[in-house]
Amino acid sequence: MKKVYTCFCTDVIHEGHLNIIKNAQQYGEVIIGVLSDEAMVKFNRFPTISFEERIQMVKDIEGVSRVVIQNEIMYDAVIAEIQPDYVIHGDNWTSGPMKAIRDNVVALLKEYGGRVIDVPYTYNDNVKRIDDRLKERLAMPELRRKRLKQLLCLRPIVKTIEVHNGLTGLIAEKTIVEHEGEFDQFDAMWISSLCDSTAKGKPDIELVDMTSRFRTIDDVMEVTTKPIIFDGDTGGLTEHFVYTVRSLERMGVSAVIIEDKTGLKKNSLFGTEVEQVQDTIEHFSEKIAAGKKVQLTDDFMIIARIESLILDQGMDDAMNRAMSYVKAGADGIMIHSRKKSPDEILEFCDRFRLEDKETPIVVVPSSFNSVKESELAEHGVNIVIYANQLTRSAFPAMEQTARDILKYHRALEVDSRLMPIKDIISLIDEL
Ligand code: SPV
Ligand code: MG
Repeated sequence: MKKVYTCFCTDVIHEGHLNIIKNAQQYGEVIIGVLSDEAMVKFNRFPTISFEERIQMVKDIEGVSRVVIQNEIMYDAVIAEIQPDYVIHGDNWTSGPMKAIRDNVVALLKEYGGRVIDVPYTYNDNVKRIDDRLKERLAMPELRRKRLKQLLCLRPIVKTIEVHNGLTGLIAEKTIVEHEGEFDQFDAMWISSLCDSTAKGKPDIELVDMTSRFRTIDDVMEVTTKPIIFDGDTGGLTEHFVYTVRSLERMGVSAVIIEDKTGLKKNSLFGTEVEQVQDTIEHFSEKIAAGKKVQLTDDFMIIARIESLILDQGMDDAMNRAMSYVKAGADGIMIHSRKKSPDEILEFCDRFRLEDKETPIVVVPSSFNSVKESELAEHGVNIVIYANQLTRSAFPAMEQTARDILKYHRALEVDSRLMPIKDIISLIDEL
């Protein structure tokens, strides 16, 4: 009997999947692959049920003869193992980023005379409803909040991008890129104090109040499902910070990062050009401990950000603080630098990892931007935050457009640089 293979990357079996199986049965024995969690979060969205449950769900489908695990998005290993005569898939993979997967399968099958079967993709109101409900589930606070901790176990490095409104949230949510056979997307979102303030035309000095910052979180949450890391600045007074922790946790935010500065906070990238005061280890440790004490779930993380390198206090001071903050209960350490070279960051990570193998390390490579994610991961970094690049790319583009409209007294000259109206409309989901 001929072998027909298909891979499922879903939490729910709907009529579209059953249609694929029905078609597959006409060609031979049906073998289904279930995509691993690691591959699924890289390529698709986060699963809402466990890997074991997904396997069972597929085993329960009538007409399936065998279920195998597919560990990679590309089919090389699974095709080598099964040697199917046919690979069957919905025809939604004939264009867009998924076309690279189809090309990969076509090339692999060609080596021994196998064939790809594309069946018309089922997309109707019922399938859309199921899809929308899955997305809604992922956005629920209980599920979203714990996802950062889950991603820390699944990803070699959690890639995080700055967002400051619904639209930038959608970019973080939906941008997926295929490059040289590898898929990638952002795992998490950073609500930056710098960009949240800048979007409101205000300086980054804890001037935008918490109510307004929470409003930004809400705007982002309404249209996304990915986990959120909140830039909590200094955390403010300890007596206030505990309320912030409660609110963020209730909203479904996954982590807050607070920095060990006190008094009027200025942006770290000013370094020692402006007056900035580092908090004492004792006082900042008390703030961390107070935040941990009021937390209601194990999902939420309080990450301590060390400003010693920013303020030229040296590596020993940074290390000493890191160990103290972990002892006070910090769930992660963010180490910051404004040097062009990543050397001092990598040195800190190496030294910290000699002492502590577990506590996640977070870095923000705005200045030391030549370093690649893989190198950071090799030095024990767990979360990388691209903290301001969306804002910095949007501003010059918008300013140039404003200038050119003034210059030409019409908008024709700028039009070729603009996103087509059709694209911007389709970016936004309608219920
Ligand atoms: C932010 O994005 O607001 C940060 C990171 O705190 S940095 O601007 O690099 O200090
Ligand atoms: Mg900030």
